[in-house]
Amino acid sequence: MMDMQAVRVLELDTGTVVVLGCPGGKVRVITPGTFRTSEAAPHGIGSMASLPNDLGHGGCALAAQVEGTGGAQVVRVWFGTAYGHAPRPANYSTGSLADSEVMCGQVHTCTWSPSGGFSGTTTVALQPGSSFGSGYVVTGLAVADLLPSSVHAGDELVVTTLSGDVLILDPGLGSGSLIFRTHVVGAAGCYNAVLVEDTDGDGAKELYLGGSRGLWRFVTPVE
Ligand SMILES: [Ca+2]
Repeated sequence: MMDMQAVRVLELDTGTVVVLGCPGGKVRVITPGTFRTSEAAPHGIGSMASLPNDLGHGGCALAAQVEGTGGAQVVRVWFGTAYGHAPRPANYSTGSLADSEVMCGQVHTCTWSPSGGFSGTTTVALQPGSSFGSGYVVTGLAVADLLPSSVHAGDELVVTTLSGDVLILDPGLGSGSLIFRTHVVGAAGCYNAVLVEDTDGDGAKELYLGGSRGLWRFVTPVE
């Protein structure tokens, strides 16, 4: 059973929000309305906000978490696409493609808050020649504190691709955010089949990926 649903439900102090990663390249946040509780009171209609910019094509990977406290709470969203908006290759009919002209998977991050809406977008392109290495079709994302603090402090972002790439990134997606990179046979993490959990209870989390060739289990250096 596979589909391309990218849905996350988060609880803020102000109520529940639903984050959607849409295949067409949009990130949307739905604030549900109220349920009907009596004959006299109709259902409340919720609202939906859309990220103004279109982030590419084939979006199917999504992670989200609540950051901050009280009135400063924001939802941070990570969204993965099959490929982004690439320019028409300059020498399409006669020459080879430049690295920047190769269609590649992309990972994006932005924030949303009840009072401020969407804000900022940072994009990482898995292009040939980049520090991230190449990757096509981002299939899965998860944010969690996977690695021990001696390797990387705070949370990490797990990124998987249709071509079997497995990347561990700093969630800020700045330059040099690649922490670890490996490759598995077949597709990895479709679609959001990524779990970070301490299933054996030894205090160290493992990384599990659903793949087209089976289930992959990675352990951290402290296990
Ligand atoms: Ca463990």
